[in-house]
Amino acid sequence: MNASPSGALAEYFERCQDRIDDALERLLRRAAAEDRLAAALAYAGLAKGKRLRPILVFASAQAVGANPDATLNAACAVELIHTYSLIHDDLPAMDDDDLRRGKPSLHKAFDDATAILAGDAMQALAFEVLSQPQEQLPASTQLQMIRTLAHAAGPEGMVAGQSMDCAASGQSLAENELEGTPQQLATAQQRLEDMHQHKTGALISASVKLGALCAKDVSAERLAALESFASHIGLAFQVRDDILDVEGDPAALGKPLGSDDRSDKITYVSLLGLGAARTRAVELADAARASLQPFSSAADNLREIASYIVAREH
Ligand code: GRG
Repeated sequence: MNASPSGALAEYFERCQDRIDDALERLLRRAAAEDRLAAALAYAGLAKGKRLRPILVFASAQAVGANPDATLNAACAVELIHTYSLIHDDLPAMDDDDLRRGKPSLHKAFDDATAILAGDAMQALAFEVLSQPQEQLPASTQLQMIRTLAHAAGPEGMVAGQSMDCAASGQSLAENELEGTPQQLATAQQRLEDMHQHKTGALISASVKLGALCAKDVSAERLAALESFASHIGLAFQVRDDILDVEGDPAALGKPLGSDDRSDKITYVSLLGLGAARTRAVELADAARASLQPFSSAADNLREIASYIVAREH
C-alpha cells in the first residue's frame, strides 16, 4: 500500500471526500445567524482534511450492506465533532498550534473567542444533523446513533482522553518511566494507549459503529468484529501520527515537525523508539484486518484503509 491511497482506494476516497465536502458545504454555509461565526465555521469546516472518519462511516456501512443513502448525516456528524475537537485542541490553553490543515489555525485567523464558539457550534450542529428525521432509519436507530456519538465525544470518550493528555503534558519520559523497570515501561505504554483510545480511538470507533448501525439487524458477531477492527486502527492511526511528527514531511502534514517533543509529550516514538513504533503500527494494522475475518469482500475498503493508515504521509 502506498503512502497516499492509490488505485481503487484513491478513487473510493475521492468519491467519499466529494460526497462529504458537498454535504458540509451545504450545512456550514447556512449554519450561522451571525456573519463572523458563519465565516469561522466555513473556514475551519471546509478546510481540506482527509475526511477519514466519514470515510469509515461509509466503508463500514458498505461492509454490512447498508443503504448508502442512510449514511450521510452520520458521516457529517462525525466530521463536525472531529473538526470541533481540532479547533479547541489548537487553542493556546491546549496545544497552542498555529497551523492546521496547512493554514493558520482558526484562533490565529480569527480570535480565541470565535474559535471557542465555532467549536461549540459544530458540536451542537453534529447532533442536530444526526437527529434529523430520516426515511431510511427508524427513530430508535437514530437515538442509538446519537447516544453512540455523544458517548464517544464526551466525558467517557474524547474529552476524557484530552483531559488525560493535558494532565500528562510537560512530563517527559526522563521524569517518568523511561529509566524504570520493564514493568514501569509497560505501565507507561498502557497509560499512553488508554489516553489515545479515548482521545482519538473513541471517535474512530464511533464512526465505524455508526456505519454499521445504518444497516438493519447486524449480528452481534459482526458488530464485535467491527469494534475490534476499529480499536486496532484507532491505535495504529495514533502510532503513525507519532512517527510522522518525527520523520514526516512538514509540507504534506501542513505543520512543522516535533510538536510532541516541544510540549514534552510521551509518544510511541519516545517510549518504544522509531523502529519498534513502526513495527507496532504494522502489527496493529494486521490485527485490524484479521478482525474482519467474518466479512466478505464487502469489507475490502475497510481492509485497505487499515493498510493506508499505517503508510500515510499526512
Ligand atoms: C479539544 C475535546 C478536545 C479534544 C481534542 C482529537 C483531539 C482531541 C485532538 C487532536 C490532537 C491531535 C493532533 C492528535 C493526533 C491525531 C489526530 C486526531 C490528528 C488529526 O486527525 P486527522 O489526521 O486530521 O484525521 P484531518 O485534518 O485529516 O481531519
